Amino acid sequence: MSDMYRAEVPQYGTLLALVDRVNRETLARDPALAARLDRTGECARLSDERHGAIRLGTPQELALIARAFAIMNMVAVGYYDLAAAGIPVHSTAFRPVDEAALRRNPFRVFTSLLRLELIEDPELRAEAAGILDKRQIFTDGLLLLIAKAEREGGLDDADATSFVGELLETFRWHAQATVDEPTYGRLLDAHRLIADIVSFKGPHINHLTPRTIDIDAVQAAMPGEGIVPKEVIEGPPRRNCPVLLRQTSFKALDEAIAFPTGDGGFVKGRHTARFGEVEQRGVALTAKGRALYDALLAEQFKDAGADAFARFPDDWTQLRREGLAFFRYSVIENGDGACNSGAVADTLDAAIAAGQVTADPIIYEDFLPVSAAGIFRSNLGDGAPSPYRANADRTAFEAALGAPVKDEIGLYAALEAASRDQVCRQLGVIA
Ligand code: OOG
Ligand code: NI
Repeated sequence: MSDMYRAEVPQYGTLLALVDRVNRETLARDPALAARLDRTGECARLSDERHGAIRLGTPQELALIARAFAIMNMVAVGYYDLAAAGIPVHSTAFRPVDEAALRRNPFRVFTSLLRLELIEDPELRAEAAGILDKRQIFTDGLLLLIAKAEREGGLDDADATSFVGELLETFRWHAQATVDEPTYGRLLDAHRLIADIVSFKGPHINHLTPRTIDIDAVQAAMPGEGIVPKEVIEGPPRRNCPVLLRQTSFKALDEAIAFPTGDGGFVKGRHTARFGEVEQRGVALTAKGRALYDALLAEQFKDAGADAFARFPDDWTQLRREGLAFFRYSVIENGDGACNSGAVADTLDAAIAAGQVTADPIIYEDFLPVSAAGIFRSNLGDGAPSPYRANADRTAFEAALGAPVKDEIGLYAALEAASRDQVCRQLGVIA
């Protein structure tokens, strides 16, 4: 998918090269960080893509894509209501959830579903529904392979390779719209995003996002590479102890497309939808930490000049002691590689203080609705849209999905608890 997207959107290749350069320069400046990433095996895949995004048109498409992702052990985590920010979709992220899979490849797909019921004009709503009902976003080959994987509990190597090739087709860009120019115009007038979702053959990947270890440097260097970044980095400000997720993107490109004229011919048009993004992740926050983050974000929003986030503790020990963030506990190995056993202390805290146990931040693997709305907005090229007068509809989303989305905070809490229990058993201390 990375190769395909680079070929489709050359500026994305420029962004990847920039991110790789910034990451290498950052590592050269910070040997301690380099050593840590080396230890955790992160260096090899440092600048690789960490997420991408697609936008689906119907509940049936969501159900189908969920089955395809399930074959790769990617499940829907989190529910994001974007209607509150004036964007007529709700979303989830398909991602691996177990530790080994995350360590190997934490790639996620931010997946949005159009909320047709938010199109005000009933005629246009019906027309859009009719167009979407007629399309099939999966190849026949993919449908067969999904059925086979479900029947047999997986795919052999050859089938797995075919599966990846067939699924890639779903994400490919089609410069030919499936609707005529007047229809596209009406959809565009309803919302730019609606035109992007309804007018094409399938849910083209609309961005990919490599990981950077210095997002401020990438943001600052974009213009020098001929890339126009969005105005601000989304998420928390730069800190000593990074929390959650910071992200920025380059503005969607103006691309040539063609509309069918109905008599076998085509007319030329333009469309903006596809862009590139970068992300930098920090520690996952507990419900308490997240509530504080959301409150400070709201405060910052009201008064852009304020430094609301200064009130969010920026010290690992404090974040842990105050129960604001999640940590993975482990017993520090002796110099000879053997694990310590037998406690020098009788509580976990004392064992940490004595240097027998480390508490490493658990990385946030999910997304932030306010940030996501900022990314959407900067790439839709219109002014601040007014919020839809509609509530989140998680029930409808989960009905389409065929299962509840997983609760991200619960996943982090379980990881932390498992590591804590393991350490306590190993050392015979109490938590
Ligand atoms: C998704 C925008 C949200 C993120 O990283 O928060 C997103 C889209 O534009 O389809 O990708
Ligand atoms: Ni994104």
